[in-house]
Amino acid sequence: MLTDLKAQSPDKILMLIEEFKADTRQGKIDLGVGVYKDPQGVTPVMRAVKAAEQRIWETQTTKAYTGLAGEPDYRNALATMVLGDLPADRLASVASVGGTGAIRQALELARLANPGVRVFVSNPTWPNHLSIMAFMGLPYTEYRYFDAETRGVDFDGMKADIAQAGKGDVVLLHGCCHNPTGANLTLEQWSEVVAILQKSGAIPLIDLAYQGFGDGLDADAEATRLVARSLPEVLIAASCSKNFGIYRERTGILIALADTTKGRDLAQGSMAFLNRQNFSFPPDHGARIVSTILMDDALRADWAAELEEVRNTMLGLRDQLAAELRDLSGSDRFDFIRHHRGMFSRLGATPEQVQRLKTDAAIYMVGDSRLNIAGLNRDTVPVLARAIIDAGI
Ligand code: PLP
Ligand code: TYF
Repeated sequence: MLTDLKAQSPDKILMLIEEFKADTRQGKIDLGVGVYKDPQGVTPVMRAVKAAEQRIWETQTTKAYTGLAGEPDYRNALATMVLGDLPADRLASVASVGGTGAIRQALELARLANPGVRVFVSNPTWPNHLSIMAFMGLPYTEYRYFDAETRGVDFDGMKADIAQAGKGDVVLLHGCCHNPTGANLTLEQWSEVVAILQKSGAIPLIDLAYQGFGDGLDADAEATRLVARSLPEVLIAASCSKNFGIYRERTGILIALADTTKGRDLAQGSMAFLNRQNFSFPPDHGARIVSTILMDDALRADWAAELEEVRNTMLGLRDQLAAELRDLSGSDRFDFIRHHRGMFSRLGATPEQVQRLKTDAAIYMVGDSRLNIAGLNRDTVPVLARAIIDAGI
C-alpha cells in the first residue's frame, strides 16, 4: 500500500532551510523562513516565556486532559488580546494546534456550515493556505493584491475581486503584516473591505499570525477589531508562534463571532467537534505559557517590552536597508521597504535575480523574492544592499 503513495511536492520555504545549511560559504545570509532572529542570529526564548515556564513547572499539579476547546483562561486572555474586549454573547473559541491548525479548522468549519463554500485568497499568499485548501478539495479563487509596480497593494483590483464573493463564501484576509509581501491595507481601506463584505454577506477569515510585529500589539489588531464589530459573522485564526516566540509549542486560537447566541453555541459545539475529529484535545503547554503571561501584570509588561524591542529592531533594519539602497541606486525606488510591515518584504525581483543573490553572494531568500528582514543585522544590511544592486534588481 505504501508504495502506492505518490511523492508530495515539498514546501519551498522549508526546503530553503536545508539548502542554506548545506552551503559551506563563510558569511552566508539566511533571509528565508519566517522565524525571528536577533542581531546575533539567535531565535531567543523570551524572558517572560522562561519565567512562565518556571512558574508552571513549580505549580502545575496535573497533566490530565484539558477540555476539547482548551482552557477558558487561555481562550479569554488571547481573545481579549486580539479583540480588545470580549463580546461574550457572540464569541466561540477553541485552542488550536498553532495558527495553521486554526486556519485548517476554520476552513473545515466553513465547509461544515456550507458544503459549497468557495474561498477567496490574496495573490500572493502564504503557500500553506493554498496547499491546505487544495488538499481539502476546497475551491478557491485568488484576488489581486500585490502591485508589482509600487510594491504596495493593488486596492482597486482587490476590491473588484473580493466583490465577487457571495453569501456563504469566505474571504481570507491577513490581519496585519501580509505574508509574503509586507504590503498592507490602511484602516480606511479596511473600512471599504468591510462595506463590500456587508453588502455581499461573504464571511471574512482573518489570519492573524504577526500581531505585535508591525505597528504594535493594539495597532496590529485594529483592522481585525474593525471587522469584528462591523460584520455579523467573522472567523479569526490567531497564532502565538511569532509574538511569543513559541513556534514549536504549536499555540493558536480559532475565534468565531456570531450574530446570535444560537449561532455562537452551534459554532462552539462544531469547533470542539472538529478538534475531537482531528487530534482530540489541543496542546496545552504553549497555551499555559501564554495565559500565565497575559494574566500577570509584571510578566505581561516584560513580554510586551521585549516584543517592542523585536518590532523596533526590524523597523530599524528596514530604515537602514532602504537608506543604503537609496544611496547605492541613487533613487527612491526601494523606499517601499520602509513602508512595508512585519517580517517580510517582497522585493519584486525575478527568480533569476533571486538565484544570482544565492550563487554570487550566498544570500538566501524565497524564490518569489520575499526576504525575512529579521535575518539581517546592522553589518549584513550593507552586504545585502550591494548584492541587490549587483544582481540588477
Ligand atoms: N499564517 C501565516 C500568514 C503565517 O506566516 C504563519 C506562520 O508560520 C501562520 C499562519 C501559522 O503559524 P503557526 O502555525 O506556526 O502558528
Ligand atoms: O512563511 C514563513 O516563512 C513562516 C514559517 O510550511 C513557515 O510562516 C513556513 C512554511 C511552513 C510553515 C511555517
